[in-house]
Amino acid sequence: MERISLDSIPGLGRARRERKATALPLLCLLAFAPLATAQDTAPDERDLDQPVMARMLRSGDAAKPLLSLTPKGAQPLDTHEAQLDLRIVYTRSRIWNPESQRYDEVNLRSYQSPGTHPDVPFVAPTIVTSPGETVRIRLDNSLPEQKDCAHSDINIPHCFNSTNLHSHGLWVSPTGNSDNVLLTLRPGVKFEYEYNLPADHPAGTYWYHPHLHGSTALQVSSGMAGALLVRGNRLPAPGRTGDLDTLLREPDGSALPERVLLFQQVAYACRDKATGKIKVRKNAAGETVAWVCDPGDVGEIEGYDQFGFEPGAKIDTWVQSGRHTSINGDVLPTFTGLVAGRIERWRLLHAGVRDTINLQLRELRANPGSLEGLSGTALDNWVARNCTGPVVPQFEVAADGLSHARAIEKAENVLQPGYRSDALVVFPKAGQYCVIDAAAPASASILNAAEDRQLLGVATVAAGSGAPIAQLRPYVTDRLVAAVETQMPTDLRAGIVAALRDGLRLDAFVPHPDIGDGELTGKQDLVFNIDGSRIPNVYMVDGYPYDPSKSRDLILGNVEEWELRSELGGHPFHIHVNPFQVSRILDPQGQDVSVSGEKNDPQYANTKGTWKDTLFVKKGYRVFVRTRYQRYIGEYVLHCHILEHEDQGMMQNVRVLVPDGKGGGIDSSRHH
Ligand SMILES: [Cu+2]
Repeated sequence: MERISLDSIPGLGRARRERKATALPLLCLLAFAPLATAQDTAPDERDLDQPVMARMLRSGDAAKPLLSLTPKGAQPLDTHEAQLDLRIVYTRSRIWNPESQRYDEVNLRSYQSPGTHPDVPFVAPTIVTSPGETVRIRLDNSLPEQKDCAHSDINIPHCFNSTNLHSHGLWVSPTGNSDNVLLTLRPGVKFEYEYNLPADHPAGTYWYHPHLHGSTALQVSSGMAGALLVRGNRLPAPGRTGDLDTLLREPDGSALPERVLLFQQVAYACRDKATGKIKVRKNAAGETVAWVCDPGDVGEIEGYDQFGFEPGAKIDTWVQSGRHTSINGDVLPTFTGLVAGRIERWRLLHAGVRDTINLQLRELRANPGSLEGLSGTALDNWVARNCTGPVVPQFEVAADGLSHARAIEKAENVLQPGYRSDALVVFPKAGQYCVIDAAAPASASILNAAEDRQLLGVATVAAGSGAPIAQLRPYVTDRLVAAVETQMPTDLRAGIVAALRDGLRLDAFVPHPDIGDGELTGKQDLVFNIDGSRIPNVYMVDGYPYDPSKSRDLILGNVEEWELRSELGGHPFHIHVNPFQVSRILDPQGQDVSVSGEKNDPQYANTKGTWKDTLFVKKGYRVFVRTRYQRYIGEYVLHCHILEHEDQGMMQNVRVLVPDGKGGGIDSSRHH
């Protein structure tokens, strides 16, 4: 097996800078406003930093990076192990609140690990592993005991201090102490998860988060989520595709600079001590326009009234709250270290709970005026007035960790909860750019209501060595080709270059073979629905709320087409273990929108043929995906990735059974 060496990745694992109270805040950089002096109102420097790298113990030597331990020419079955300690505790810290122009004190459940930055505790460390490695995570649930937290209805959120762990997207066993989300780890319990990544595991962008039915949304929304990167160095070979990591290089052989962008929606609230109600500010019409925390208050996430809809409200609590989607634990960060003309690989990861993010990069107008004190509609207007320059396209090379057969150029990158997108980003010239969550039409978003745009951050791009780039697509193509011509073995070059020149085809790097009609052995149907006539609402898959005693039985080795539908609202469908390939997506008129997308909604454009593990299902659409039940048996889950829907019943158990040799499966739980 031929391998090329992996160098250390620039831009990853950089130590967090000291956050100095004297540093120029973002607002001042933009507006040259005088420095605020009051400690609690002066924003610290909020440069976008990478989440800390997980300090993993490997082969008895934590100091050496993983890949230096891999001997040249090693076979994929060499034993490698990496171990990480992850402790769950309440953590007191603070979060910048653009709405009040203050830091809010918060006390939230969080993952603590060696190296966790005390100022940014609500984002978990980035785990880096490789195919063939065993990842051990020693999870220590140190949350306080909760007495009598069980609920007679398992679809009423409960027991917020119990937990477990999910390795989202990993192609590993769902049982035992592997990716088993049916375990309950009560307070005080330690448990060692063990993910044995097979040697043929695709390299890509995955993530991890808690997944216990009843507390998932509450814990993930507290910031308990981290990136999990699988790095590969396998070159394409006859009969086998290669890792995208071997392609995404500079002509000198170094990997493209990378950025993990982990988006989170930390829905903390401060409550009135007498009534227990969330403190809010209302407008003249009596509608909630923001959640407020008064000086001395401590924001918390302790109830499911912090998710979804207030009874009778038209917009959801996240939008009402005025909270901002954070990136790597920072609200409204400044992206630094960018250089015009330098291609970066952005690993985008939607680790939020429910709101769609339409990521867009646009040049910021000159002299934009101060952002200071702006929030809500005023901030929206600032964005509308100033984030008006040309859009910088994103070239998506993989979704949900799985490489595309062709890079997809996106002016807007629609990320639903659970989605990952690996995108090549290059800024054409020096200047400042807006990183925005663009407005979305009603049908495209989870809220099923038109969403406002939101500023997520500002990117400062330094001048590069070359002239401004007029056309980014040929530029990206030429750079990738140049790297192939200097770095790829000679016998591979011509084929890969020809593919890149043919509309950025990447087919030598797609991990799973296409599923053609002839391979299909059967069909599955799935329907999401919400019964809003009952209080509380009932969240269902196939007509019933989550019932752990029921399961959808599948047979190992079968290859099936699933038809996914939603009768109310849009829901991101996620299934564990085996990913699926998008076959076609029919709109309510029966038109396949998986190639050219739809007017006003780009999210389904070019999804045909792509591999994913999470896919948005719009109401009234028929979404067809194909999947193989391969290698792994056992019971696991599928669910909606709006996590409070999952906690309230929009989940179903799946069992992959060993075939009985007669066309059925052996139900081992009922055989003796
Ligand atoms: Cu849902």
